[in-house]
Amino acid sequence: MDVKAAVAFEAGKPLTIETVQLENPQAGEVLVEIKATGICHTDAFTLSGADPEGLFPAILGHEGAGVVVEVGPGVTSVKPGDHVIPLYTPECRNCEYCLSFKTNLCQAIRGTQGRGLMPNGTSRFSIAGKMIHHYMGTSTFANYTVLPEIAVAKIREDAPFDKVCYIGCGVTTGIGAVLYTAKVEPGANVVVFGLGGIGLNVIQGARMVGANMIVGVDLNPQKRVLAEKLGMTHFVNPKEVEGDLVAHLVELTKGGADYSFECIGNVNVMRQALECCHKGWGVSIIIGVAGAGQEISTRPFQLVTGRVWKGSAFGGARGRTDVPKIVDWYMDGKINIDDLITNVVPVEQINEAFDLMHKGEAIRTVVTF
Ligand code: NAD
Ligand code: AHE
Ligand code: ZN
Repeated sequence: MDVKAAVAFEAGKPLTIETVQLENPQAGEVLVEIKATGICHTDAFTLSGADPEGLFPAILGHEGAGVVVEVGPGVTSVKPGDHVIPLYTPECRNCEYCLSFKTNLCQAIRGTQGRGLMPNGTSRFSIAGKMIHHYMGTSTFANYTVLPEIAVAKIREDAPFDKVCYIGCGVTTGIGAVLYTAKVEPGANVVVFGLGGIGLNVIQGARMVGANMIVGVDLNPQKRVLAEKLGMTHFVNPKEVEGDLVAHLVELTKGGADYSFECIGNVNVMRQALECCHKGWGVSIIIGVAGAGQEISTRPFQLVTGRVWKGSAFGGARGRTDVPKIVDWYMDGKINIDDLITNVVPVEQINEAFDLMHKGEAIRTVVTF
């Protein structure tokens, strides 16, 4: 079938709206009509050329919601008409990783996913016979996409697509990092670096679990109002701190953060996030994605003296199990998504949506088809 997609032909170039040919779903795959998709900083990261796994041409996008239109042979867990959220972290419930219950990083299809292909090693997308890569196994910047069955979470039908698409990455990543990765306890002091689409969800996760101090750190003072609405108790702008930022944060939290979260992708900030943690027990969670070739460093003494460095992908959430619950939290008014979706644009304006992100003028822009 012909579908409408925003195609990334080359790193660093704007996306172009194209008519793309999409093949039928094969065994174990489903065809989904994407109704809405958010734009995450990771899409911009890959488009910039900084992603070691970035492939071109590709259809980017990994924060979508839509409806199953057709299923391939052997698909049993969803049927046409089901509402779903695509999962860039699938949940096969059968691989060593899923069965370990120690991680959400299902590896059943990770190899082909990283090569921009469906699990059988081919792409369903092409233009005039030339192959177009899938991206993160999801490719939600298209009005129809094909996904492996294990990479869709079935959700309730009354949930609005243009809001719950954000649960496909940002909401789950931020709230999940607090609940599932860090397991922040009531009364903890939390420091969040970067108050964008991810960091604001870390803040609302910290508020949900009853954290004590929730300190937000961002260079952009315009992020303050929304962060406070979501639960931030203290705002720190590094540009306004006299002297060392880490020392300032340790003093503010009376000894250091019990938990810190890096939600930017800046390796220097990752070090600050670790080092502002409390001696003896502070845990720092890296969420931000850093570019090819970048590395983190600290004095090993920081770890010897009890600080812990961890990372979190998709908030540690098991997609098919946890995403429908997070949709319920939104529908029950337990989490705020509406205020974080600052812009909604038709797919024809998708490049303007990337510009808004780069200028720091949007938290999340949702693209509709
Ligand atoms: P965003 O652009 O919406 O937010 C980034 C925020 O960081 C902005 O508010 C910006 O002002 C602030 N910032 C930038 N440099 C700063 C600095 N030096 N000090 C303090 N604040 C600074 O991005 P986002 O969509 O929230 O994504 C954040 C990061 O998380 C990206 O690296 C993205 O790729 C990554 N990410 C990771 C996962 C995961 O599963 N690990 C999932 C989604 C996104
Ligand atoms: N491809 C990059 C890494 C990108 C990355 O870390 N992706 C996160 C999700 S970001 C969503 O916005 C993730 O889930 N990582 C786990 C995984 O298996 O990809 C690189 O550096 O090669
Ligand atoms: Zn994302």
